[in-house]
Amino acid sequence: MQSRQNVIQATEKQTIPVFQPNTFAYDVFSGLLKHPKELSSKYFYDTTGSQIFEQIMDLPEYYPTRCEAEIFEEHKNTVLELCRKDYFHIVDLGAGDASKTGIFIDHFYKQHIGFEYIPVDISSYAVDDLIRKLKQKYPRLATRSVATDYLSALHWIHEHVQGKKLVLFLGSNIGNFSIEECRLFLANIWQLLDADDRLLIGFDLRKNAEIIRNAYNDKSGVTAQFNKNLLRRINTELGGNFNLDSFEFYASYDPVSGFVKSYVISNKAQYVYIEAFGRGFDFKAWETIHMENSRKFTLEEIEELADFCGYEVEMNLFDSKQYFTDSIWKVVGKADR
Ligand code: AVJ
Repeated sequence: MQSRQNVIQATEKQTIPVFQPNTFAYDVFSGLLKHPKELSSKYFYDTTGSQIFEQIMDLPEYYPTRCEAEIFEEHKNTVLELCRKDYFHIVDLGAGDASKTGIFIDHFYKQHIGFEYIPVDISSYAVDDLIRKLKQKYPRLATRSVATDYLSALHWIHEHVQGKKLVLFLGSNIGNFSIEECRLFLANIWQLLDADDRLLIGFDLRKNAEIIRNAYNDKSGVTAQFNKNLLRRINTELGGNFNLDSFEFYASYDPVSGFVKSYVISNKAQYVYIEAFGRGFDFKAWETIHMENSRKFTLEEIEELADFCGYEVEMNLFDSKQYFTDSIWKVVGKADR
């Protein structure tokens, strides 16, 4: 458990803990002070959370993973043709277990294409494990790993990776960002790309609203567990006393904005104490905590986003149902090297 390093004695009765910004403790504290309360889905992926996410990817309702794998299988030669002229570096942002990127790696490797694979993941355990497994299967494979958050990783790549890059941001992870975060992130990537590089982004598309809703309201309750795991994480890492049974999971889909929003909702009035903060938080009956956005895009929105952030959509690759697209972007406004 994290200790209470720094505490400001605000009044006799109340203390304000001081934590470094952008840490788990800081973000949990400030999120629970907000009205309405919120927590960030970027903290879903501790060891247990990552395991639950693997279960989600196997759910019959959760179509995105299967769609994207179909796209990779179907279009691996198209992607290869875009890259193969020079030795190139595949930068995989949020690589996880590389189940989809593995389709490219396997194909390129067997064709004796010259490339390096650079997985980026916040979990050093995940990247090390991934590299070890890849090296077993593909002994000649050139790899380097980067275990940090996306923005620090982008800086590292800027410093250390020279030559042609194919940057991957898969799985519609981009759907977790707010509109502003999305633009900032893509503009940051633009900074480190050269004229001939490519960005390949997975976007989950608008479709029948029922299909989308079901993907986040699975019958077996795995997605509910996935969200509540963050409350459990606060209990173990920050000394919280969330009772998981007194919170209910709820996910909505708004077909106008294209946003799936996930919540946990307090099913009674209660007080949750968090030791690391030296204080607790009141919940009214049916008060919500916003947990995650999973945005669904139109092709026009993708086009507009590319344009706004300094890119041009080179092509959109689709699965047979057109549920999902991997959009390949070129950098605009940089001279050829
Ligand atoms: C991994 C962020 C793309 O938002 O669809 C799955 C996470 N949340 N079920 C998504 C998730 C609930 C997933 N991403």
